[in-house]
Amino acid sequence: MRLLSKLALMAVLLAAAPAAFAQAGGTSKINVEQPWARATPAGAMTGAVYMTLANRTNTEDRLTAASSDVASKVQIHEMAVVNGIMQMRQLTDGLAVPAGGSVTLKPGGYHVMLIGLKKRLIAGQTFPLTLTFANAGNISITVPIQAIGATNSGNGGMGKMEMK
Ligand SMILES: [Cu+2]
Repeated sequence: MRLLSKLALMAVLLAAAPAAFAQAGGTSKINVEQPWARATPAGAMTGAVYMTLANRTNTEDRLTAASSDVASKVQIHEMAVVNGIMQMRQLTDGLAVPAGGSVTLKPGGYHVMLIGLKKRLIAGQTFPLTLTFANAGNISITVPIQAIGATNSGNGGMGKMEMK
């Protein structure tokens, strides 16, 4: 079901992409829209960051790495249901951002994984995150932290994930 909706979304993005984004102005090759992170409970060692990446160029780009002061390691992950169990894995080749299109990182799907949290993520606060793209280079953003229960997708909570 998730795969089907993902494919449907991709089809929509591919169909809409060239006309909708070809005229985009501005200086940034990648727009980082609505970044947010979920607040973490005391003692949690991991967290996740979500956002939409919009590619304003006619060339595919790729989110290849990320870093932040709040975590000792930051990885790009995806989640998927395997045999009825939500699992996640690192995207070692990065995450593609289609030419003139966008990709959304959200609970239950793609996310930027904070590993080895150096401080608790508290709702209402923010932290810096630097995203590295193959073409667009480094983009530094400020990530607002939302309440622990915050979600866009119902039951895709981090608590159900297993490391693959
Ligand atoms: Cu993850």
